[in-house]
Amino acid sequence: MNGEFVICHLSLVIRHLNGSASIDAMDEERSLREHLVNLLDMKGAHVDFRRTVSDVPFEVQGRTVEGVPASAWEQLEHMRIAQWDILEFSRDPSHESPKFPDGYWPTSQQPPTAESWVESVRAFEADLEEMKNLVRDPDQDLFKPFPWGNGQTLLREALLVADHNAYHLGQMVTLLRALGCWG
Ligand code: NI
Repeated sequence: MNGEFVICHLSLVIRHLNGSASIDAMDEERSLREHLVNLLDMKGAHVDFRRTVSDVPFEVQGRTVEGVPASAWEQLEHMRIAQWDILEFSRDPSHESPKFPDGYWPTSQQPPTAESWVESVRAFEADLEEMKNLVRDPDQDLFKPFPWGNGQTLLREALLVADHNAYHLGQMVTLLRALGCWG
């Protein structure tokens, strides 16, 4: 028998006996959770959320330009509502989602008051923290389908939030640039 094979195989057996194979799996899972939290943070490859939504003047929040279908206020509220819905769906079996699609958008292109923007940003950030906490929690299974819904997992929902937020944040940046409010 090939000597190298014996040594290699032996080391595998020893690893298995030590239980280090399962420790590796735990490390991998921890690493995946960290990657997801970073992705949800919207840092790295893209501009971050905080920078984009800071200092958008009230008179700009409700404006739009040709080619961008929604105002910054509509984008922000849509991101907040969708994220809130996905968060609650991920942790509450009795959660009822808004009516699609209208329930996922604000009723007006303009924010109702001068405080609306900051309130929406605050609620968005609080929900995002909750989503990150769910993903970080080792007691929350990333891969097992929820007992409710139709096969969704926490991993899928976390990716969905990150993807949806990145898409609309990109739209908001394009819009703010076109409105001369970026830079
Ligand atoms: Ni959307």
